[in-house]
Amino acid sequence: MRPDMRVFFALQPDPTLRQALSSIAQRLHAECGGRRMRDDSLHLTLAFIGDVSEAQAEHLIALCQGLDCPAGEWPLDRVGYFPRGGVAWLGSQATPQPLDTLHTRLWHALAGEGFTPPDQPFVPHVTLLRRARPPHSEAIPGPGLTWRYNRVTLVHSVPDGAGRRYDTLAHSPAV
Ligand code: 3AM
Repeated sequence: MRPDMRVFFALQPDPTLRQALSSIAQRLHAECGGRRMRDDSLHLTLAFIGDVSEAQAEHLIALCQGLDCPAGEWPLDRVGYFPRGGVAWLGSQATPQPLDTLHTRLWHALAGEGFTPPDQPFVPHVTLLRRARPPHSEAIPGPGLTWRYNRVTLVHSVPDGAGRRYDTLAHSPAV
């Protein structure tokens, strides 16, 4: 039997945004140290699922392929910090309602498949550094960005050397 697969739902940046996120990560790293995320791993987690069987993964692929993800915009206008894990991240002053709604609707669909939504409130963020020192301020080291999205991705988190790499399992239909 194959081992369980660790999966999560995410938004993934297009190549231009990925490059811009990488530049900000580089500048933030100069200030805060820690370990940078691989550029090809930068993402916004919408729903962390954890380990699932291959059969459950097949259900989640079908769920993802049936998801309705209206196109939206997420302004990235602040740096934040989670002391646990020393996570320095990029996010927004205020979560746009459509992004919040996308998160709520995704978890509603997942609850229908027996998955339990998290207790904590949704704080959308892009992890840039782990085990980093706290940033000096919420100001972004560089120009602010806007993330334009139009689909959700189901991601397989695969052990890869000392870290993990993120393989795509499915996308919602692009709008
Ligand atoms: O989106 P970020 O980088 O905050 O830390 C992991 C990453 O978060 C988190 O899920 C995202 C994709 O891997 N993660 C890993 N294990 C987790 C767990 N057991 C977890 N989130 C909640 N519970």
